[in-house]
Amino acid sequence: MQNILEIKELLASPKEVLITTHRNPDGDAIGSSLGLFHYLNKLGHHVRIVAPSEYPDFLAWLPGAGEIIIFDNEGEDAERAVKEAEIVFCLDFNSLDRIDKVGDLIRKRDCVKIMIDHHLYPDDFAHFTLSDTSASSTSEMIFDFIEALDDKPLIDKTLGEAIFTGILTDTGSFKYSTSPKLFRIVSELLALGVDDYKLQDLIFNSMTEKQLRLLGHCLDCLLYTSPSPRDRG
Ligand SMILES: [Mn+2]
Repeated sequence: MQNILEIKELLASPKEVLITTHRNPDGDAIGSSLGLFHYLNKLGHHVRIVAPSEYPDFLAWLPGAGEIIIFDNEGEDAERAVKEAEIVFCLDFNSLDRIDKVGDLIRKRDCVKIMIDHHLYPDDFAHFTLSDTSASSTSEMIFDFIEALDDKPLIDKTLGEAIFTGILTDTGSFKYSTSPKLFRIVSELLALGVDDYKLQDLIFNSMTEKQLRLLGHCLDCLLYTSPSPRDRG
């Protein structure tokens, strides 16, 4: 992987690190951010995650999700995190324009910026641009990144669940962008104890539950507003 030795050198001593991802973060945005968060914490860095806007409820169970600073709700904390960062990781987006005001704040900073992303046409704003448009997800790239830094033994079940979540959602449950390498990674995650059935249930069935509640609410409204057969005469 390009520039990996320079990045390894940068990460060799504890740093103030900021991880950020795109607006309306999805499973891959949050999964890759939390995967990197757990990894960098293990290396002894002080890590904060800033997302421009809220993540969906079905990702709230992920360990560390509660620590994510949402710019829309906690602007001052987010601003402080950007100002104090020595290294900023930009995950799952290819241009600072995609993260609105957070992008403006980062653009002004002259700290080290590292982009890890799988979208086409990455902008040239970072010192290190790790772009792999053949990757299924940025989460898959986080696995590659940790492996390239010779730290694969640091990938545990918790970190693996974050990466698995991103892979699962960005591939639409392994329907798109799969490869032999992706399945090799997934098999390694399962060997660490990642429970694929449990995660599929947490991610997809909680969405269904929400939709069911909405449907129930709508049916309730219909029952109370439509005339009873007797009223119709
Ligand atoms: Mn993605």
